Amino acid sequence: MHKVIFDTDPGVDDAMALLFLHRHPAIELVGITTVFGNASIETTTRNALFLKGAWNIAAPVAKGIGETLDAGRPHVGWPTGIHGDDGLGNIDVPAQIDLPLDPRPAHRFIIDTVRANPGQVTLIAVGRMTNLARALRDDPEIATLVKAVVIMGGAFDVPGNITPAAEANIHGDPEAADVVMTAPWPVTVIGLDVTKTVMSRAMLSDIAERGGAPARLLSDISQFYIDFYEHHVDDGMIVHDSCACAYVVAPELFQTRSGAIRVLCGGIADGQTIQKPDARLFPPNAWDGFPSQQACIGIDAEAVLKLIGDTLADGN
Ligand SMILES: [Ca+2]
Repeated sequence: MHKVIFDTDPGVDDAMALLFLHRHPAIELVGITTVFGNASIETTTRNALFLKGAWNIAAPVAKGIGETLDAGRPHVGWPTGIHGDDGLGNIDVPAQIDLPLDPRPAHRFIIDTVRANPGQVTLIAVGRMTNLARALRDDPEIATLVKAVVIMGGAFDVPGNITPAAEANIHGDPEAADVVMTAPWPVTVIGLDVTKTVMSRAMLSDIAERGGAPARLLSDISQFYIDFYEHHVDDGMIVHDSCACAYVVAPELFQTRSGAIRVLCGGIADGQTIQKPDARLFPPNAWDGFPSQQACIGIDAEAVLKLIGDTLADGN
């Protein structure tokens, strides 16, 4: 079993990833921590509570702090054209959800949970890296106590999606991402190189038919996002965040490259992720002395989609 804290900014593809984690038999979801990105921290936290209630998820929800690690960074608007005004595809999520939040801020929840389960917790982070960086800043020793960190974010050998250089999760808090990538914990980065994986409309409607009410809600949430992607992919939705979750249970479906990873902070390539592959020799540089992390550069997309689809449809 993998004990997982899911750090998320729901978010349509976040919702799919959450249902995947909830339904996969090898995952024990021990916490949901919220971060801003697809919407404000108030909205993503409300959405996490909404999904917890709708899907009867036992794990507590802890709310993150709604500002970047460097509080001086200018705010960039929310991507309402992709995720809707409510962050969940404009399905009319109730304004208030009558469920309690964990009393701790997200980064403190992460520290406490990792310390209570040394060597056992996998952090899956599919929003900005803000909470993970704050947890490291408050308690650097947790880097040695976490089992693994799996991130959806970045773009190595392909262009970004928010600028030609940067992927949105990293671009949203580059200083935090650089802290996370350079810490002495094992990070695997599932970025745009592999998350171009597309679930067709037909596959999603098959999941909705087989997976009961929870899967039907997921399908309803996803329609707005699918309409947005109409001009970017042939048919269906890109399943960014679920790919990171699939990696945790089926790493053999991905190819990785080892090497230190840095994040550019500032300039026209703000938020760009650059890896120095271990196999390449360079004169002394800013990657030296940092741990080798894994960048995903290949995926068996068909097998990953089947894993995601079967997991979402099961367990009702
Ligand atoms: Ca996300």
